[in-house]
Amino acid sequence: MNEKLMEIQESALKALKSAADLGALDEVRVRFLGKKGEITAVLRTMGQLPPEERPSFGQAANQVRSFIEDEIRTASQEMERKKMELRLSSEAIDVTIPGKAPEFGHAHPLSKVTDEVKDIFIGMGFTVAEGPEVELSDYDFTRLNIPEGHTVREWTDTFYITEDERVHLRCQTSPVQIRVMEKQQPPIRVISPGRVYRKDEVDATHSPMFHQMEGLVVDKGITMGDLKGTLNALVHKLYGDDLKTRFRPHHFPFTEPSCEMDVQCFVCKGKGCRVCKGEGWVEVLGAGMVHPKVLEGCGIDPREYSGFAFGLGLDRLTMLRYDINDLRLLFENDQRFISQF
Ligand code: 2NM
Repeated sequence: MNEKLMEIQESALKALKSAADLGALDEVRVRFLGKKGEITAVLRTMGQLPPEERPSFGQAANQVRSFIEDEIRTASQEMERKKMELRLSSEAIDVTIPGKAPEFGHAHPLSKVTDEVKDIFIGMGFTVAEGPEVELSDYDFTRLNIPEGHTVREWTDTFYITEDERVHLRCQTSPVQIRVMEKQQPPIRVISPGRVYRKDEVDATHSPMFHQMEGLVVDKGITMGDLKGTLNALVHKLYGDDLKTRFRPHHFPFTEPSCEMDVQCFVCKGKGCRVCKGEGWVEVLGAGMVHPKVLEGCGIDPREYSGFAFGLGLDRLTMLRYDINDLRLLFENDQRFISQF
């Protein structure tokens, strides 16, 4: 073979050996096989050869060209393979590693108790009514027969929204019952669970926001017997059939007569313990026969209809149920507490 061609082949092999990446390989290709490359240059000198040597020289030059082409291709394939190998090993996913178990949440204890009480009443034919938390004082006070000057109307007790005392954060969910009676003639059987607001200092048993559920039944011939039967049914479903209840006289402006209901302590069954503070009884709710003035104010004729109503504190009920001694725990949403229920 022509000496010059041998030289080109050897220096091409050398250049290939030291080419570190695909870019360097391309430089080798341009240098030896390109339009201004060494092979082209050597072919241009062919005219200087005697005509009989030209075909064999041409053939030899083409052999060197395709040899270099093959070497470049082989080197480039090898580089691609190594690159892929590296990528495969660095991006490898071990599908046998155990996964991270998702953490499941659950209902807040207050929601659980609320749902339980709701279900009991729904089972007795009640429907659930809701209303605004920013309420007209007319609905929350006046139409509930709460007179002007009553302590609950004072600025130290109630979160007023307007200076003229016409709008405030509701102190109870009774205005929801007023709204129901206003719209609907008896028979009425509703409960109204929800948030209520009173200006209380925060401590283990007080919060300026708490949760209440009130209930209302209005129909022909409703008596105190219906009140006792319904509320006894609630207690027996919540705490068990064996617990006794007692009704003590009380006063509310919106009911007459009014009472409070106690349940025999479900922990000690009346003997006296920490939960009932030695009393043997736990106070659970207030109730009474809806005042005739309240019925009348809502367009229900008290000579034709009568009704009973009650209100219970859902937070207190939750604390009793789960033996929680601090109300604040229910509202702080600390996972270390919440996750225990
Ligand atoms: C209570 C106690 C007694 C009550 C009365 C009414 C209404 F709107 F019908 F007059 N709703 N809720 C009521 C009665 C609430 O909470 C301790």
